[in-house]
Amino acid sequence: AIPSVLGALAGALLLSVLVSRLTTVRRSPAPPVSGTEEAGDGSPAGEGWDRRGFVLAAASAAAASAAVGVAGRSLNTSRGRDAVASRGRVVLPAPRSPARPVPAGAGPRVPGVSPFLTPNDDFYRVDTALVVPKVDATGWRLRIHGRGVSRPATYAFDDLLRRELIERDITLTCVSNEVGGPYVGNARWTGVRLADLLAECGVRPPSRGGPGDQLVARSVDGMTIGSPVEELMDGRDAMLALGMNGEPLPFEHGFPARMVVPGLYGFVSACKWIEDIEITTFASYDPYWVKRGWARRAPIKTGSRIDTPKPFARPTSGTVMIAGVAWAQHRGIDKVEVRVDDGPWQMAHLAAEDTRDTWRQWSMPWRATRGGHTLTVRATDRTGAVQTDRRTRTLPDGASGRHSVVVTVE
Ligand SMILES: Nc1nc2c(c(=O)[nH]1)N[C@H]1C(S)=C(S)[C@@H](COP(=O)(O)O)O[C@H]1N2
Ligand SMILES: [Mo]
Repeated sequence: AIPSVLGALAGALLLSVLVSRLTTVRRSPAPPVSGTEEAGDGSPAGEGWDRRGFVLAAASAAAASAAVGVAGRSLNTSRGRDAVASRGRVVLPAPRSPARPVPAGAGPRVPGVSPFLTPNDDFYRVDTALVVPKVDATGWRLRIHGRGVSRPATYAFDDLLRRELIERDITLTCVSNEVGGPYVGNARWTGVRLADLLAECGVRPPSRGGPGDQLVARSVDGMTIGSPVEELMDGRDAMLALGMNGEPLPFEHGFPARMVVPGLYGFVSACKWIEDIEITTFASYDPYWVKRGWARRAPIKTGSRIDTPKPFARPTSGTVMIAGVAWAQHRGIDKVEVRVDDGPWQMAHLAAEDTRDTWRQWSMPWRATRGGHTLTVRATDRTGAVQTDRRTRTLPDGASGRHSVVVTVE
């Protein structure tokens, strides 16, 4: 908001200065018949609105603001130049532990359904950054310290690149995603297993006597994100990611490094532009979003979305493919069902599972009959829990409820 507010204030100030030049002339109640421009009620010539003066003032204001804009932009570019160069030099080594190939049947090839792997440019972005941080990897360091960290350490980017890397497909979800919303994406991440880094620094999870139960990650832009140490070290593929879909992290997604944790919403796990990891406790520190009323702990809720048909679509009667995605990271999706209007729940075809940390695509052919219809989806995760139809808001720990789409078949 700050740039917009400053801009609006500057604009208002300029406008009032310019307008004050206009209003010092008092016009006569009736238009003059003599046709002279200077006609007024007797104000001395040269005072008030002099058209040339006004145009000059306005034009120089426009020129000045354009110059400031150009200067600001070039300042911004030069600030990021070293960072861009450092990203350009990164060569991601082959991971020691590659992701298994995406199963052939993971994509149902239904037009309109989200692709199994979300391209970086289409990947949703949620953060508080007014300006995307452009970090120069050369000078970047990650520090690990805090309670129970018997061997605090600082890592440079190259230290991390030289370690054993893992590569995993993990679906990320934002707690602020409404039912049916767009803030979910699946990428192939490359990085360092976080549990290894933590163990190297002497960190033990609470279940093995560690004194800290919360890991607080800090980013270069001051964001703080708290994750449960227990889950980070319970064997899941929690990682410090350096690569996304085969390239260094895009700046928007956290270059040079970010956290990615299967099964936890981004605001309690996925710190971008990370530079500091502190082991502390949930009792002693509330990170950024928790201070604002969001939950301390937030596992991702089982969810599903209809990607096609789109809301208010007008398909023609006959066979219409209903398709979308369903996710229950780190539990896995076992079943997706679709209901037309108030009919019975019908089993959708589930595309092959990549891992339980990724979403699954699903589809169901529907013999569509003329008229308005409501399509509803629900997923069942591997714990057997059926996605609830109880609607909740996103605050404090994620929306629940089932996604419905209304269509008119013609
Ligand atoms: N530094 C920083 N990291 C952050 C955030 C942020 O605002 N600042 N937002 C978090 C939230 S709420 C989510 S959902 C994920 C989104 O990651 P993405 O933008 O790469 O999709 O980043 C997380 N990491
Ligand atoms: Mo989020």
